[in-house]
Amino acid sequence: MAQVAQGDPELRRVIDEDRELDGVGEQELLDLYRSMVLLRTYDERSLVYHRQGRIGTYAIFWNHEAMQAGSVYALADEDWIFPSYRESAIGLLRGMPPSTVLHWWRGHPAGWWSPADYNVASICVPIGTHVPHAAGLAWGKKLKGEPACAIAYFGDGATSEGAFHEGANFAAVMQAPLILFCNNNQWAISTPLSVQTHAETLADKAVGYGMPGVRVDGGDVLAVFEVTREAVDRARAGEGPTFIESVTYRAAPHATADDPRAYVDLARVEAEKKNECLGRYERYLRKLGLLGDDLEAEVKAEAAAAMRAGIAAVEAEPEPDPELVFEHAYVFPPPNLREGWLT
Ligand SMILES: Cc1ncc(C[n+]2csc(CCOP(=O)(O)OP(=O)(O)O)c2C)c(N)n1
Ligand SMILES: [Mg+2]
Repeated sequence: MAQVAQGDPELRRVIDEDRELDGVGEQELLDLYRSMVLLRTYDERSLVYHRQGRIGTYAIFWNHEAMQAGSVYALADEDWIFPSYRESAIGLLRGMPPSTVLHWWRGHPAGWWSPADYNVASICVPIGTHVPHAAGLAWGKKLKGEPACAIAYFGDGATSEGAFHEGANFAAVMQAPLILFCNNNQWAISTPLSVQTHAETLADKAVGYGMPGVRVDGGDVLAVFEVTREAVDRARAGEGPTFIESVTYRAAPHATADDPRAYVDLARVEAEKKNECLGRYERYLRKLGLLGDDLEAEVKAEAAAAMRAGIAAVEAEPEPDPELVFEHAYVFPPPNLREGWLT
């Protein structure tokens, strides 16, 4: 019988427990803060940019920043990130310019990057299909004897997909160095968690694959960092994959095309907003005496300037040639395309 670590039934927490983490001093705490502010700024500016009609549908990740910043901070640069649309801007944490991600949301070819430049795979829109890709890459690293691992981000809804099962099972059987990072925001568009699964927790699913499953407070950036660091250590030690269920609550619409007032509990959303992850971390840093008004203003101004530069770069980019859509699709374009579209 497979030996599996007991899943944590309770959520792992650090901020509310006032615990200190090994190796996390003032510098690290403020690095995490800068990352969260950068992501928050990207997200809020993108929403405005969308409202101005300058990008198409946008998947908001407001209140998911702690999960993204905390987990990436536990990785080394050689580790690979497989984002879903909810983590579209996670490349910023690896030095990707905001303009690249903005281009992606505009459907502009300048929004494509070479994954090997940042060790960040392309943003996955089909639910869960990147989980087997991440498992394969992680297994490849193991076969080559390289120390790198991979992390795949996906939502609660993705755990009902076949691709999730295939990737998780494969990674466990091959003992691939993979972190399965599930952002459980309790909604898959309008489908609530209660009808997504009959399992008591999503982390329970890990037992069936023979891998450890942990639950963490997804609004606590330090707790997310801690559980991801443990999973990375296990992966590097040859102990295979870990499933992380990071529990939060979606405090924004699914995407700009969604109106959640039709199905969501608005009082719950308001309560979640009061305890959103960035404000919570700011209060913690202030209590430690590490954050004051000046530093907060400086960090936010830096992030705003990065976004302004990104938007200016995007606006300066020439429109792409529409024929690019067909360039790699046909050797011999059909006659209607030749007549109507292509010159
Ligand atoms: C294979 C596939 N089926 C359906 C969809 C349509 N779809 C887009 S988002 C979404 C909900 C996903 O929910 P979840 O996995 O919880 O992720 P979240 O959006 O909450 O981050 C669905 C069903 C899709 N993109 N891909
Ligand atoms: Mg979800």
